[in-house]
Amino acid sequence: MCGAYCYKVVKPLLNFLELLRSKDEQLAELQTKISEQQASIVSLKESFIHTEAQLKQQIELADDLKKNKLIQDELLKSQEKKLAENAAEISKMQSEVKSKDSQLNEKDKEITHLQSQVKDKDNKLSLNGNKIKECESKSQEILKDASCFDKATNVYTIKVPDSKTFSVSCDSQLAGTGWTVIQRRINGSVNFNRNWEEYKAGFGDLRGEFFIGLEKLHLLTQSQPHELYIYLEDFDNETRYAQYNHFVVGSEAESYSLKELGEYSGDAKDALRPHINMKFSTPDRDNDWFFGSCAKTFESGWWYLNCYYCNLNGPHASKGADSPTPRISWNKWKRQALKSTQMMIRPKHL
Ligand SMILES: [Ca+2]
Repeated sequence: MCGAYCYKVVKPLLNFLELLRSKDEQLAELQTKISEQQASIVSLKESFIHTEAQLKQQIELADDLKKNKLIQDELLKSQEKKLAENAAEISKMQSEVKSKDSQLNEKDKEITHLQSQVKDKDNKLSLNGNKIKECESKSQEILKDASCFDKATNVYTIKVPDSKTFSVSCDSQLAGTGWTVIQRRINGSVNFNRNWEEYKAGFGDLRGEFFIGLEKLHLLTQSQPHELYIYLEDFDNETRYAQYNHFVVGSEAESYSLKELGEYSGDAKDALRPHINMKFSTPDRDNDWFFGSCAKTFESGWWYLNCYYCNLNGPHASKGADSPTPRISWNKWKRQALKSTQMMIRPKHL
């Protein structure tokens, strides 16, 4: 009905509508795109936040690591310091050990030196010991030579140290071996009524009756310890003995006193003990306790007191002679005269 006119009006409208529709489409498209981009932005934002959080975490981690490193550095430093200190300590100790070692070496040397000194001393001691042994055996020999040791019954020359040689009668039969006879009575063949000088020097016959002499008796008994043996025999040939494990006669300055008398043993009874410490008396020298002279009265030299319990130097009387007859007597056995006596001494330690 409007034909061309309408066409002319409607056509641009239509076109415009078309354009509008197209623009709408474009707009919708754009809006979709915007929506998409907005979503994308949101997503990016989220992603950014996430990344930022991660970054923050990593920064924190890095900070932590830094702190740890610092701590470790500190630790390392302190350990290094400790190591250095320990090294110094070790080096100090090593030098101490070294010094101890050298001290030990010194001590070792000292010990070796001392050991050799000890060895030297030992050698010297053993040498001295040998010398002492030699001296002892020599002195033993000298003492043997000064006695009847190991000598058979006979007359021998002996040598007491610091004295001239002299002859003695040795007896190895009556009471064992090695006795030196100092007095013997048998038969009255020798006179025993003698003065001081004669008793001092000795008298008689060494193979018969005799007295050895006080000076020799002193020399012998003071040179080494002696024991004493006294043999007694009466006129019926009965015998007794008295033994003393020690016997010393003093010097002339001590008037040849009976200075020491040891323990008694035997079967004659101990008649000599009362005479201990008595000086020797002779008819010309009165050292007794008697108001007169025992030696004059009983005609012999002896260790008289007031006057005697035994007197082996008295005159050789006859059988049965009794007090007051001067006689050979050992009153603790019998008061009658004895026929025979023998006094002997022997070194105790040979
Ligand atoms: Ca007198």
